[in-house]
Amino acid sequence: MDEFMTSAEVARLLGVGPTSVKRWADSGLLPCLRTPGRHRRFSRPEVEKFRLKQHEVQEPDPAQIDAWIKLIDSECGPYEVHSALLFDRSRLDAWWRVSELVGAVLAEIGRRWEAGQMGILQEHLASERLARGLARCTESIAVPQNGPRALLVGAEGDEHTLGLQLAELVFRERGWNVLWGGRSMPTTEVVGRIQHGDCDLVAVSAAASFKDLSKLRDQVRAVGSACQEHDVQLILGGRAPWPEHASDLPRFHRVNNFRELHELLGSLHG
Ligand code: B12
Repeated sequence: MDEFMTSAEVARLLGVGPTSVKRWADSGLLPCLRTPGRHRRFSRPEVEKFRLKQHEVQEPDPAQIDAWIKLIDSECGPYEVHSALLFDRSRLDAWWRVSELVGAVLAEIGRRWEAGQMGILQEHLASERLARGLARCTESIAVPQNGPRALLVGAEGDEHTLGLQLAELVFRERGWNVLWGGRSMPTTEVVGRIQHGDCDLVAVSAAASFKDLSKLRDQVRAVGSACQEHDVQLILGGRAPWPEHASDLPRFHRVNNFRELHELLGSLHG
């Protein structure tokens, strides 16, 4: 294996654009050599060291979580949420990290609501503002039209879509075209799309409020067998009690966080 990599190869491996790689190299974060023609070359072990460091999940800073809740709990418009998301993207250098942070914001909102520190309307207004800001961001991430296609749906009976919206940012950053199915999607519809050959991957999300285990198991069985039959990957996300055995089957992936999603998508498609 060639010991040295080009900027484009490093970018592909790390799932970022070549500009980020050049910026890290020029700021000394990622050591590189120069060819006589002044092209950057990266040693494979250095890149691997950098990749591992990059993928360390850092505990989100409580001050940042607080600042986010203050923003979406104020009467701000989707433009402000959009620009705050873009600001965090440039600060954190990858959408999966922004998604981890915003996921922690959602969990904190849930805690405050449970503790009676936030009213129902207040919680709904905040999550709706976030959803609209996220939708703007999603549209601004360009993906190649001939890239692979992922169908994103909420499990039938689940109304939570924010986790799936955060996942969509990661999919798009990895070059996937997303078919957004949205909340509570009937299983038969999902199976129909798989049989029709409309997607290379299906991601199903279900939150911890999903209590009907047999319904969840039936959905996994139906969607799962259609995926096996048509060579489609299946990702199960969200904190619902997904069946244990699911991730043992080929093409099945139980994904617990956005870093795992980012890595998995990189291994499935460059
Ligand atoms: C906003 C919100 C709502 C909104 C959703 C709006 C929307 N458009 O999404 C509304 C008002 C609709 C709602 C409704 C309900 N909610 Co609610 N909701 C929340 C809240 C505050 C926000 C976050 C959210 O979307 N989480 C939902 C999921 C997606 O998060 P998660 O499963 O933890 O997943 C995380 C990751 O795994 C990842 N992820 C999720 N999906 C996917 C998919 C992929 C592919 C990947 C890679 C990752 C990924 O993202 C998440 C963030 O990190 C959470 C608080 C919290 N702690 O999450 C409560 C929460 C999930 N809700 C809860 C409850 C109880 C309900 C209701 C039953 C309330 C009611 N009595 O009506 C209903 C259920 C409706 C239904 N049939 O599904 C509880 C569940 C508690 C439990 N353990 O049972 C929570 C935890 C709040 C709490 N602390 O009590 N809710």
